[in-house]
Amino acid sequence: MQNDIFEKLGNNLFKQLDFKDFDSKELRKMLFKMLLIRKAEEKISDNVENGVIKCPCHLAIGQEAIPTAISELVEKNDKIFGAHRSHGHYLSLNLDTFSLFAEVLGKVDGCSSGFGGSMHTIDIKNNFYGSVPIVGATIPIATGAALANKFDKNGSIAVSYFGDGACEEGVLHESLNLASIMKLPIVYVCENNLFFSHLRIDLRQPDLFTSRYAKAHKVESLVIDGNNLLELTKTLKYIISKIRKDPKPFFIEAITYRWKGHVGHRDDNDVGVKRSEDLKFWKSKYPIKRLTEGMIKNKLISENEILEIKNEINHKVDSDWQKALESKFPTDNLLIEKVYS
Ligand SMILES: Cc1ncc(C[n+]2csc(CCOP(=O)(O)OP(=O)(O)O)c2C)c(N)n1
Ligand SMILES: [Mg+2]
Repeated sequence: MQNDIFEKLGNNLFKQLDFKDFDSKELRKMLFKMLLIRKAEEKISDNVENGVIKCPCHLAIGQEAIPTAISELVEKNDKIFGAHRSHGHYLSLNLDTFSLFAEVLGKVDGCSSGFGGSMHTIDIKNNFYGSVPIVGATIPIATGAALANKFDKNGSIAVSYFGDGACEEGVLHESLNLASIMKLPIVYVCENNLFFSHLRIDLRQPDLFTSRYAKAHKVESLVIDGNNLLELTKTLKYIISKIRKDPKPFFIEAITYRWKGHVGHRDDNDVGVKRSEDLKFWKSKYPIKRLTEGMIKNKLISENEILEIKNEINHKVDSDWQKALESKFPTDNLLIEKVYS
């Protein structure tokens, strides 16, 4: 049981959501996004379990608030980079469950024509410059994109999503150093879900927080409750608007927790990771529950309206899944074309 983690995080985090600066329309849009991401990942989880999906899928159920907040702040030429656990990063920008489902099924209508699978999503039209399986690999690429934006003086930013484990890769430090010294317009978003595969952060690191690495490179940083959608949105709005005017890097460490195990549909208790107590705790703090309960309490939505949104999402997810199942596999010719052209 991670009592120490709960104590350190619980006192400063998990505050009530503050609805003061949000209108009902904006809140419903973000609620829709979080519920869509959740439902899409549940669909993927079920189909990993029943063997229909063959590629490894890293699910981020429980972490929906972070990409939802970021995606609301993205502008025309911004470049967003994911990692291996990026279904939510992708969907937050395009809501396109069909192209994600087709990709994890290896179908030609997938966002990478079915050649990539769950860890190779991309949608440049909607600012998503890709996810890759190699831990930490997108961090220097995102840093380079920020350098290009700085040369272009276009007010655009780059966003680099990565996990607490990626901070243990050297490229994070090289990237932070370059971004700091060159004042690059980039937000490093560390989704600290307290795990690197099956290893908890307190078994790997002398400190729970990764933002200390930013401090070492003189990059401004903040630790934030990654399950509080409204605080994330408000804080990031402020940070990003400052970076657009006055380029410099920022490191935000969003504390969160994934419900599923490292990869696939199981929760990893079956492979000896003792997390059932923690899971119970974090499920009571999950971002969708906190938002819906708060909205109802503040009379910003009714139970019935939430049900209507859920029905609409269920319908979209089911019909996109069916369409993806019916989509074709790519041909051998397309494989050659993609590799050599
Ligand atoms: C360079 C490299 N090392 C190891 C792996 C195997 N691996 C894939 S995901 C992962 C854990 C990453 O943890 P974190 O960065 O915290 O992200 P999370 O899975 O928690 O979202 C590992 C070790 C890899 N893909 N690439
Ligand atoms: Mg992690």
